[in-house]
Amino acid sequence: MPLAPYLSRYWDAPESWTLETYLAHDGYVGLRRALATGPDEVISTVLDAGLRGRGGAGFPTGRKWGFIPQAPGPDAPEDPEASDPAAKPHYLVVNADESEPGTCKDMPLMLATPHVLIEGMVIAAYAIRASHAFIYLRGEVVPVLRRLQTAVAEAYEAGFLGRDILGSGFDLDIVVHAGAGAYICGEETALLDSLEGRRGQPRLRPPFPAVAGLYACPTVVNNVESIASVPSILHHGPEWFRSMGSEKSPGFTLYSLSGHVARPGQYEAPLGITLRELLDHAGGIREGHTLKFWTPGGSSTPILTDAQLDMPLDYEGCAAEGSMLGTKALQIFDDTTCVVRAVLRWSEFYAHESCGKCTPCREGTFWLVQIMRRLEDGTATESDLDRLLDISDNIVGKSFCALGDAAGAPIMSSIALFRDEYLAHIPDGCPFDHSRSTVFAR
Ligand code: L3W
Ligand code: SF4
Repeated sequence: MPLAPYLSRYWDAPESWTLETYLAHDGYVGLRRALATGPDEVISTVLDAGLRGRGGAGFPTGRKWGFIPQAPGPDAPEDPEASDPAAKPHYLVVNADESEPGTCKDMPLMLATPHVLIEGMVIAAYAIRASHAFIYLRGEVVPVLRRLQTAVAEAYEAGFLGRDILGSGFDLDIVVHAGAGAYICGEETALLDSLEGRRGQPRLRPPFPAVAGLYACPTVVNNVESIASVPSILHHGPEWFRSMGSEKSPGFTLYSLSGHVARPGQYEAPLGITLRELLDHAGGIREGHTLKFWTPGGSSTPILTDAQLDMPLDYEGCAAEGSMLGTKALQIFDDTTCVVRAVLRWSEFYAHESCGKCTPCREGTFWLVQIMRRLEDGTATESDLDRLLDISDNIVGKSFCALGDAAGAPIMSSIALFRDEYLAHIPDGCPFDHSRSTVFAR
């Protein structure tokens, strides 16, 4: 299957991030179309295109927008204290807190073409009748923060933001908010708590943000890539978008290849492309080595092997193999990699990032790390493998949010696939020579 560069098609153009370059590449055409139709028609168009959320869960974007209670009328005053959700202000929040291990698509997108995100946000806010929108950005990435701030200022100056956008009567303000760098703030409700100025911890759902989100008002939270895909749908139409990908997972998307590949990077392709095809585009596994295991969507998704090289990389294809498409972060590990060491690194990450709100995750991730470390240093016993599985079983499906499930997924899937390699760590510790590994060399 050939690549389908759309979002990334002019990332290499000189000053791709400026409004001038964006306008030279059909910038803000989709917005003009949207404003000429109407909010409900915009939602139907996105629904017809079948766009699914690119942040990990694949929830239909148009359906999410459709959950926002309809306003009583364009001139009705917004009332944050109203008991009727329809009378409250609506908010759009873009989740730009990209931090899933291996996930690195939203940052390059915002660096290269921030205006496609801004245009998508104006369209989305118009559709859900929001007059305030926020970009919640991972705080450490200062160059992205500056680029977004500059692009937002350019958009105000040119009349794409602010009052009476393009003479339509529609108003929108965008705030770029830098988070403080916690993985859990990528969980949509923890993000909202953080945006409100509190410590970011997940909220109980329901109510979903669509009913009670930011400041308890109806809120749409969408991933950067989801919103950036919207202008092209308005510009070219839903049939064009559906002409790519599969029936239930239409369109194009960014796959991030990292690890032991000859040419790591972003590969934009129709959904449903396989890893074998993507590796052909990326020059294959690094010379002289073979594929050992990989993740389809970051470390939160169960790991796979070469048995899934021809699995369609869409939501249904991954689910059929017991994994998840997730964020499409394809981390590739070759035959030099110790699977126990890789899983230990991920376990340390989840234990560090656990927000501590619920016991299964807070305690369980701590114990997973202790046992994985015993395997590495040669003090584990065979019963520790059962203990790892037992603890994982007590975390997955029993934690308050998806972080707990994510912590258990790599442990359970790697023991199922590489039990012998785990056993080879008993009793003398890791048999691998890590000095040969580019992943773990210290
Ligand atoms: C209204 C209903 N809204 C669902 C909305 C919900 C949310 C969306 C999907 O996790 C996964 C996770 C990570 N009324 C609704 C409704 N919604 N039912 O739909 O919800 P959900 O709970 O299925 O998913 P989620 O909590 O958004 C996302 C996995 O992705 N992941 C990691 C992601 C990390 C990043 C990053 O670093 N950028 O995204 C990777 O695989 O583990 O399973 O909006 O409100 N009845
Ligand atoms: Fe916090 Fe982990 Fe519980 Fe999620 S699963 S609420 S991150 S302790």
